[in-house]
Amino acid sequence: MSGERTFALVKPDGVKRGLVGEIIGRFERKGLKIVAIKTIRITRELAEQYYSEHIGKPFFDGLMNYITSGPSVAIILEGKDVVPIVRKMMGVTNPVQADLGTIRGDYAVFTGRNVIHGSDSPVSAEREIALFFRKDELHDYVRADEGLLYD
Ligand code: DAT
Ligand code: MG
Repeated sequence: MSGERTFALVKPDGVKRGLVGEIIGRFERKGLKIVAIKTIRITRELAEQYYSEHIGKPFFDGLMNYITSGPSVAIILEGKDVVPIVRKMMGVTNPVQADLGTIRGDYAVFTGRNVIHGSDSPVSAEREIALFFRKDELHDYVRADEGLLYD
């Protein structure tokens, strides 16, 4: 099985709205492996590193306030092609355009409160995983259904 990994984050609105179980359940049922998971209150300093690509954009201050406004749930998922799979399961950034059946399409109505983050490339995934997790927080194990998920 491929060891490709991605980083996902249930944002503070998702946590406060009680959507953590729903979202994790979708990933589990899809066949993705949870290799790390924790609740974290993102500091302003971490938020600026995490979203450094958006520094200077008009929505940046609002994004900082939103992402630091309460606890988030940070997750590392593993599986073949996990980066594009999680992006597809999230739906596009603006929930108005996100397809029904995606997380944003089903549970959000506004870009500034779009419930979930997922890495947009393997390079971003590696950077984001290193920002949020120590190596000893990742766990290696075999899913009971792994032989059915892959040939
Ligand atoms: P994504 O989260 O789909 O990767 P992104 O990286 O372009 O999207 O933006 C990061 C987050 O910033 C996004 O989830 C919500 C917020 N954001 C992006 N564009 C925005 C906008 N035009 N107005 C308000 N918030 C925005
Ligand atoms: Mg992004």
